[in-house]
Amino acid sequence: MENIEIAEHLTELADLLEISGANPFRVRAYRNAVRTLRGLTQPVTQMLKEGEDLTELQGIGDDLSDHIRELVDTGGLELLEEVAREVPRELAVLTKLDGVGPKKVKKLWEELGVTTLDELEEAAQSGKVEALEGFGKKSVEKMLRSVADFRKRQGRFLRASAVQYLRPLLAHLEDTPGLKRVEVAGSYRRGQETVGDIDLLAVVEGESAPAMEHFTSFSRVDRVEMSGATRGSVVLASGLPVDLRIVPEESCGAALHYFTGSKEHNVQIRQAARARDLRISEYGVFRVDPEDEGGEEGEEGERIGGATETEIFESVGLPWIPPVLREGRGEIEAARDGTLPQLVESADIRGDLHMHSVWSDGRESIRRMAEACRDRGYEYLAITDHSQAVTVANGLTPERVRKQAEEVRALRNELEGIHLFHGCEVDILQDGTLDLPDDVLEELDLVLVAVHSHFHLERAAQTERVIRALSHPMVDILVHPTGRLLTRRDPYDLEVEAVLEAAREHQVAVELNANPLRLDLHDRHLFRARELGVPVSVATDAHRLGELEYMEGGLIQAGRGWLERGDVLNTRSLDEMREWLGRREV
Ligand code: DGT
Ligand code: CA
Ligand code: CA
Repeated sequence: MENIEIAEHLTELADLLEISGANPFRVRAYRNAVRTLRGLTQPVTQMLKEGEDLTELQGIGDDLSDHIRELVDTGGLELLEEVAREVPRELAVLTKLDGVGPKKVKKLWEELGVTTLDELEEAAQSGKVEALEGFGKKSVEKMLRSVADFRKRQGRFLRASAVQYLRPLLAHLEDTPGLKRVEVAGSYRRGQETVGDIDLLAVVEGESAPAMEHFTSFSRVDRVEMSGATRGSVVLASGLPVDLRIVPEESCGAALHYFTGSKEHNVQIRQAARARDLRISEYGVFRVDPEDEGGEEGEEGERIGGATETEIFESVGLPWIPPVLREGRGEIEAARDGTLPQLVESADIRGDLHMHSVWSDGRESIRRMAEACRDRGYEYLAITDHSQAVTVANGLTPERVRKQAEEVRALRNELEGIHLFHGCEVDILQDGTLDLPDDVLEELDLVLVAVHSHFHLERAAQTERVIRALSHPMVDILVHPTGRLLTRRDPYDLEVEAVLEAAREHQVAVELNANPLRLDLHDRHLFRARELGVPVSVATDAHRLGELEYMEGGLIQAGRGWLERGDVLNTRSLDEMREWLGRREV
């Protein structure tokens, strides 16, 4: 079982316990454990196998350690079953609605018997919810909108979609009266692949009211949730919520740091500050008198910084930490030790090893794709059309692969300034064998393998299937390894750790598919690939020219996985890439 699944079980347990009115300390203990689990880079399953003591982890005591062991051993949790006999499990889903916490869910369930989104909607429309104590008309309207929004976007927006909604808003904000500066913070700035909302900060000269009014009057605003002197919240027509905070210039760095998060990172920074008798808030860095235990809130000591983010980090003896690393996963220790990763930049990328042409489901000729890659400054590209089993994508039969090879050879001689590799995205069949015969694979420069069918095999079978494919001596890269489609399809049930270990054993690379809907592998697994020394190919899987630009988003995700240049396969020069492709020939 993956850490994230263990975390999900424990979150559900915490939600249900809270709804059932359990002791808040107990609920908080589960939530703390979840935070720890989400931050781990090593699979708990493996830690247990190696006999490690989980209670040495922060926030994990004997009880939680037992629960985790039970989840790993049995795939379930007796306690969760027990609680679920009292409290319907669907209620945990309702707590995810904006403005509806466990307390409200408890009331809705006890008083009205609501257990599902549909029932909640019905009860709200019939006026029953409004009649409940503590629920007023306003909160019911808000609830109904949250239900609609939740359905529309399942709670999250693709970062790439948010970029599109954000761009015109930022253009509009340029005309804000008195504007000195505007910054995007939150999960967006941290480069998270999906975002819950957009957090904006602005510094304005003079009064803030006209600036706030300018913000809420943006033409794409669907509704204004709140509009105060320094804080405004709107929801755009796309359903994307946007918050704006107007902050004083002297606090701008502190606010940017605070609202960039993540929460885990912020908590750790504040702890580091406390150890130095400092207090860091969204307003700045302040000296705390160590004698004056628990001084009044709002009563600040001497201010020693806050105008820039660097001042925040410097105050606790750290260099500035890039936002993509601020997830509370060891970046503070690494910054202290001087071992923060050197993030990969666009200029480091020498080629793109996954894309399609009109030979399968791409829109462009091989030549056009190659020229576009050359225009991006690459030294090489690989054309990797689908193989025959993927009939919906017009996959290549062995004969067509050979015909395509002729075209590639001819083009290679004509093209100047870029090298063209001939590859193929070969389908992994249900039993883990490959969709093209060995003699065809042998003629290719590059063999990608991928799962495109039978997504619902049971975990052991799916894992074995993929590992079998990786053990094939001609395979180079496992592409979009987990098959997830963000906000649409969950990853298939796969033991990624075992797959990564097999990749290491067989000298196969894994892909970070840069398509914004995939971003697969996911950051924690990239981190693990790096630890294991498995090279990562950051590739666009472009089906049209414009999609070659996905590389940028791929590099953001690579940063979130702490990848450095040496970890990324396609930072190699053409000669080095040739050498890698010949790695098994001695
Ligand atoms: P999202 O919007 O769900 O994609 O994720 P974020 O990280 O953008 O979260 P959001 O919008 O709720 O808050 C933005 C940042 O503000 C967050 O990353 C850290 C900071 N923040 C918000 N609430 C708290 C809090 O209760 N404690 C701490 N330490 N920081 C907070
Ligand atoms: Ca946010
Ligand atoms: Ca927010």
